[in-house]
Amino acid sequence: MDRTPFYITTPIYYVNSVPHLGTAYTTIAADALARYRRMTGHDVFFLTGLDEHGQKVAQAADENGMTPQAWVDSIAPKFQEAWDMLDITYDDFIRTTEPRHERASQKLMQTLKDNGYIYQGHYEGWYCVPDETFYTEEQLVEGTCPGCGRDVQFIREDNWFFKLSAFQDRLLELYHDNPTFVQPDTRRNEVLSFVEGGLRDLSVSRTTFTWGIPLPFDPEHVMYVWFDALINYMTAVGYGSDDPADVARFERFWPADVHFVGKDIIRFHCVIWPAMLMAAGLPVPKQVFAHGFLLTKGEKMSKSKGNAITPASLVERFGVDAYRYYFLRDVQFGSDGSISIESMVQRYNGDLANDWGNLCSRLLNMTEKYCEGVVPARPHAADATSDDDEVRAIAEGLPAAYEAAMSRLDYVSALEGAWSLVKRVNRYIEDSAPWGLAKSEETRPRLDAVLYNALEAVRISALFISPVMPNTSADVWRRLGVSADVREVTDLAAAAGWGGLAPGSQVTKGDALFQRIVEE
Ligand code: ME8
Repeated sequence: MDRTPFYITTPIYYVNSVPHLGTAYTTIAADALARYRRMTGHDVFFLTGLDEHGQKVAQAADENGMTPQAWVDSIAPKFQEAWDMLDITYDDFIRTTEPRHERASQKLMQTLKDNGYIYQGHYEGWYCVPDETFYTEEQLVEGTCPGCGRDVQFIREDNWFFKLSAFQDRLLELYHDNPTFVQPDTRRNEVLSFVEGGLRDLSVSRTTFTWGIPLPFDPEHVMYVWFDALINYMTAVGYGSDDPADVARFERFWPADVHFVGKDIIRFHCVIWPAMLMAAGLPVPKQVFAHGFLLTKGEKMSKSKGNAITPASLVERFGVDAYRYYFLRDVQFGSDGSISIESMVQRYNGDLANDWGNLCSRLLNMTEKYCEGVVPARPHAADATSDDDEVRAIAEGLPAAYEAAMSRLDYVSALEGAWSLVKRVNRYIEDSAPWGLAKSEETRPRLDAVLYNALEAVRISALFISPVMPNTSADVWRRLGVSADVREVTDLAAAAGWGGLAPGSQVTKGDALFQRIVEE
């Protein structure tokens, strides 16, 4: 059976510093979607990587007394290590200094030139190196960058320009015809009003520094770093290569299904990028989804502001799965959200240790105690009580509810859906009191039915929790004696079918999934 392709990307991160909570946030969200789409049978291609050119990276190299290439080579493994630590299942890790990317960027630039959208001009204006963005005098706020508030530098150069202004109508048509091209709606409105205000042509080359990709038709100029960076999304699926396998891959995966970005970079992704593709006669991505900022004490968390906690320190304290869970559960994806150790401890103790971990331990314990650790027989549907039916109905409603949430990248709702089952089963156990049923042979059949239903609901909960917390879910399936690995499910509908848990399987209790954290 040919699986439907599904192409997901994260931004490619600047290698001016090491990965932090912000870059990890985007990457975890993209990973959860990649895992979920694999479960729904898609042929997923999940791309992440690094933006290695530009003045900001060259400056970081200089400050560290290294050549830019040596510097980027030294930082790249730190990103890969961080993503491995966070169990990110990327399919490709692109670095813009790779030959395949130089080839692709030059091909696109040449195509735009051939199509009449690149011309020579003179640039005079301001440039923010940390944001790698051009600004006009009027855009500055008290002489500083309107984006990040830092100092800007004046540049005066003969550059090559991209006729961005020619695409205003076509872009507006795109947003109109495809209302979910930019999501969420607040970002769509922002992009709409920006484009409605008129577009200026964009300077796309630089001559005053050399750390970039030379223009194919004027090698004294290097490409503006954002211009080369955006092209990475096509490079990785084969653009620019004549190899038939690459050509076929590009046909299969382009256009991308979703570009994950932070709200700071929507103009590049929702305005410049589709215009570049239109100019080249190529299809535009299906969606750009912009999430908000993680804030600490009300301020944007960033490395340069020095308020960054490292992902590794949190993983050490809470574990990988709880880390992934916290950021996707506590912050509505698409909005800004405050994060703190206190709220992380709260989520951990409440949702993970109490609701989910306790449910698993209690149930496995009782199965060991009352059923010799063996999953009891499937109860007859005819004997089901209204409580049994309710638990089953929630489980059977999960696939549709989860799909609806995930197709909007609403991780909070998706997780709440899974938790509605977890919480209902906790109450089911309280109400049915297996410890009472175990006291007499007469109530033995009811005890078996209750334990089967609860174990089955736990198996199904673990399935839906797995895109966010793959390791604990795999562990729960192992403890339930399920022979398959939950991380390898490719037919979610079948796997989620009620009654899938095999009677007679041997369960194992194991240690607590989440040890309660006592705050110091
Ligand atoms: O912009 N909260 O790279 P970058 C949430 N190279 N997300 C945050 C964040 C925060 N406090 N801080 C950073 C670039 N991010 C370009 C991208 S793509 C063709 C080129 C995340 O290293 C967020 O996703 O500055 C943001 O868009 C990204 O990191 C910026 O990473």
